[in-house]
Amino acid sequence: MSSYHFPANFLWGAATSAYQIEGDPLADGAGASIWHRFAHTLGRVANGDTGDRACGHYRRWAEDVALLAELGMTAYRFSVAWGRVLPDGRGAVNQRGLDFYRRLVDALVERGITPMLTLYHWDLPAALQDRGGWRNPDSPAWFADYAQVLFEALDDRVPLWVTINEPWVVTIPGHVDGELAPGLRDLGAAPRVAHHLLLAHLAAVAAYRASGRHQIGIAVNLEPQHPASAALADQLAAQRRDAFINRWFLDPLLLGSYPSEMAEIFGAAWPEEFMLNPPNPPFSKGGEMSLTTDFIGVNYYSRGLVQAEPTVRPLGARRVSPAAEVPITTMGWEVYPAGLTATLLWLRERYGALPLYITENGAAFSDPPAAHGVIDDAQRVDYLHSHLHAAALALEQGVDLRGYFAWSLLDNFEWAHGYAQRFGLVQVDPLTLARTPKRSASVYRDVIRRGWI
Ligand code: IFM
Repeated sequence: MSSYHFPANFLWGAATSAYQIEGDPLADGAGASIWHRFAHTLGRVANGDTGDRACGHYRRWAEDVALLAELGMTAYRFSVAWGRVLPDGRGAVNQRGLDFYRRLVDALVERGITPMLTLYHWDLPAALQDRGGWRNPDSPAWFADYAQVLFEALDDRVPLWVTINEPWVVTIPGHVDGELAPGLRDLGAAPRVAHHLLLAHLAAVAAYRASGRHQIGIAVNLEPQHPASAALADQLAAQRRDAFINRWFLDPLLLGSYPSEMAEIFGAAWPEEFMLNPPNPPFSKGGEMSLTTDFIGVNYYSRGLVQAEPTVRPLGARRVSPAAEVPITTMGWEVYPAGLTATLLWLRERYGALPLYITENGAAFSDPPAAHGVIDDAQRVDYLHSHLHAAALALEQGVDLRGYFAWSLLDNFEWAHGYAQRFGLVQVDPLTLARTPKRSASVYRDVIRRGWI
């Protein structure tokens, strides 16, 4: 591909989430989240790490906004900690918590940086978990009420809203594998947790339609699923995993029903009423997608190489490592930029020409120490370049892609991996919390400045 010029209004940003960067999770009257609890439970997070300190963004937010501006970013995706705003998850608003986000948004807008606000990036108030969390049929209403507080406070300055980040991750690693908060192993709960997350998205969108003036969408983790071998069992496994990860949430939102494979995957645990078409309550039917979402946020990291494995519940399949010579990140994820182009084209092909944002894309590597003041994270530079090219290829083919958010602005708390996995364009010193942009940050700034790749 020769050079590609991105559209003039293309948004260039970086993404973060509250628990991963803020620190001080209980400050100023905030209520504890399920992540606070989980991280403080022995053995749940590598090295006993917690988000108590994280990147100290709760105190250093102004410095971080200045950093975004220095790096030339035109947009910033962050999340709100529900429990800072509503310490019990419902009821009384904690003004000091809300004010933190007001100040952040004001500072972004002042610098000409477009805020994209995620309402839920995994940190459910612990008080709501005590009521069953996402298993409770009231959870969509809790979420919509919380969302309404934010809409009223910030919609005049926030033009892009994301309801839920990666509902699949909330459902499976959170409620089935027990790897992420709330750390449950309850296979039978998963279909309803997922359903409630979808209803929560819809309830927030409905509230937004009544009062909001901008755009609201959802961010999903997507990855092409390829069979690990030519064996029929692996091919079928890849198809199941495609339904499980890529279509479980998008099909009901944009096509009106769950993928047919879901009943096969969950067997008796799949509720009978979900097999109705449309399920109850109704999702969109073709052509009405604008009712259910204004855009899709794509979180893309890698592809899945899938092998049939009957003992793995519920899928009967697992993801396997690529061949030894293939580049991988320290998360063990294959570097596979072609999958980003394929994902963007697939979205248009399956769901129609709706606006898309790459809401997350990035890689963890073990960066070399600074030499002559420069952290030369060459692998991340390559990853960034190749994925921006991949995005450009989709744009060239007419995909309505409106922005790119690198994951992540800062090295941060990578959930159950603690601080061991580093995704940042900017290094954060674990002792002093000093920020040092890596070479990838300056390469990104150069791309933003010239507008082509
Ligand atoms: O750090 C996470 C983020 O919170 C959600 N998407 C994937 C990232 C990397 O694992």
